[in-house]
Amino acid sequence: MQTGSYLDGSWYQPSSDKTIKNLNPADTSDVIAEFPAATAADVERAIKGASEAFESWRKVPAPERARVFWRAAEIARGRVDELGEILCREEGKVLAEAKGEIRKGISVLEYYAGAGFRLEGRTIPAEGRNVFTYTIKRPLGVVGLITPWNFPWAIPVWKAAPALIAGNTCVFKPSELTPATATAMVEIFAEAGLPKGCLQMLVGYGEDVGQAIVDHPAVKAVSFTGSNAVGFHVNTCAAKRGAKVTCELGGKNAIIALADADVDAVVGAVMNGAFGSTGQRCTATSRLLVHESIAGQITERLVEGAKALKIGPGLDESSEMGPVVDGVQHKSVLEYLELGQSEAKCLTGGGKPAGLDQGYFVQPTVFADVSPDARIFQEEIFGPAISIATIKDLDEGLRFANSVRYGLTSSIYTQDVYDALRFVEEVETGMVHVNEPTVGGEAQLPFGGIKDTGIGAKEMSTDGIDFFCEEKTVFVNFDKSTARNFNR
Ligand code: TXE
Repeated sequence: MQTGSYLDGSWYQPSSDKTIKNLNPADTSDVIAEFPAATAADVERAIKGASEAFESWRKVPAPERARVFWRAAEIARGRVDELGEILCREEGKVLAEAKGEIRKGISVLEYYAGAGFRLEGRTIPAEGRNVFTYTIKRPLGVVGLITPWNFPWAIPVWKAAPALIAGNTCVFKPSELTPATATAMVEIFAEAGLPKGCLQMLVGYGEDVGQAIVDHPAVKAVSFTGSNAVGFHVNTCAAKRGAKVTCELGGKNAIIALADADVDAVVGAVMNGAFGSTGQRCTATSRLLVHESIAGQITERLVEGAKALKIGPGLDESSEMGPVVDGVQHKSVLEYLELGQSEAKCLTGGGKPAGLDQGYFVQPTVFADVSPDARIFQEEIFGPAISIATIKDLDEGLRFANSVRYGLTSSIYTQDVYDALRFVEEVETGMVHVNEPTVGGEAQLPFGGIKDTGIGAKEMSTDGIDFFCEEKTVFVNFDKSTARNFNR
């Protein structure tokens, strides 16, 4: 299939001595594509095309721009199965999850199509008489989108859609590990009628293409999702030259289960949150803080559940958990699983499953008696592992939950409205759930974290659009007979 860079309305072959080899993580002998990596020099060309496209795209009425997104949503809806397979083959998550991600991205397209009809400013009363004061939103210009591999469709869609609907043009660098899904997105936008140059895609390495986007003076804003190390660096580089930045980074999300929690619901939420997408969601549940009175039964059921999970290639519909994305993640997750065995009690898992050496598989792993000081309690593993600690009460649960550097999402399971609302108030995360899993986001709801997880604006919802706009405050005097009072 066609993968690689896309500039000014056509597929583009960079001249580069570096190549990108797109592999199936469930079977590394399956080479999906191999093509030359884009370079920093290509960024210059991409930005030039995007700057030219901006001059006409920004003038297209927003409701007209919206129709591109409707068409894109329709095209994607007709290709859910195929897109799910592409995603599954290069990223590894199981087919049902991959198709779920495609559908989520379609909802995002629908939401931003609607938003094109509502790019509202604000009307605010002036202090002076006969002065009409209001605000309008205007696009920034060329913006940079840098995305990871774990949601190779949803994250690019939720960055590109608000940027484009607001009238910006984009230079987009997907993860080098998942270029095929990114290619499909660009193809769909082109088929939906997005003019050439509005969405320039360069598939290259972060230190070359990503860095050049972040440093380029013509790039007015950078929207990044990825690791903390790179995100903090991106923020520093972009902020130094005055560009807007939003970064969505790591997570170490906790569920607190109090003594009155619905045990079945907790088990279901942890199974889904910890092992779904092989633990590679930023919203994954990686810590369970469970009241000592129910810890035994919940732990036992999680161990049974983890042991029963069918691990295998995502394309095999009977598989319940696929591989991690590549050799680097595989090594890193396995190292954490080994570390966990010295820091806590490993009740199941802890290494590679037998008989699956053709891909980057790991076992779903349950660690119990985890101390809040342990590295497996504090650091993002980004693999299928749950660290369980027991708590005496909500105060202790909150103390443990808030002890980490991250603050993306969290959840509490309880029947007690007082405890639930105190948790909502005191937990240090950007998203909070009550009696629901930690995972998930919806197009119309702000998505993002606090503490070291989030830098800058939240994504999706109207916040997603506001990030890609500047707001002008307008003062119009409509009284011909009076001189304007400038001393207001
Ligand atoms: O991320 P990177 P990686 C976390 C998770 C994971 C770890 C490493 O813990 O184990 O990060 O993942 C581009 N300038 N998350 O190595 O390196 C890079 O090419 C500009 C959590 O994949 O941060 C890719 O497109 N860009 C997270 C993107 O940054 C640069 C999702 C992310 O890559 C760059 C992913 C540079 N100097 C990882 N260097 C989540 N919260 O969901 C790299 N890139």
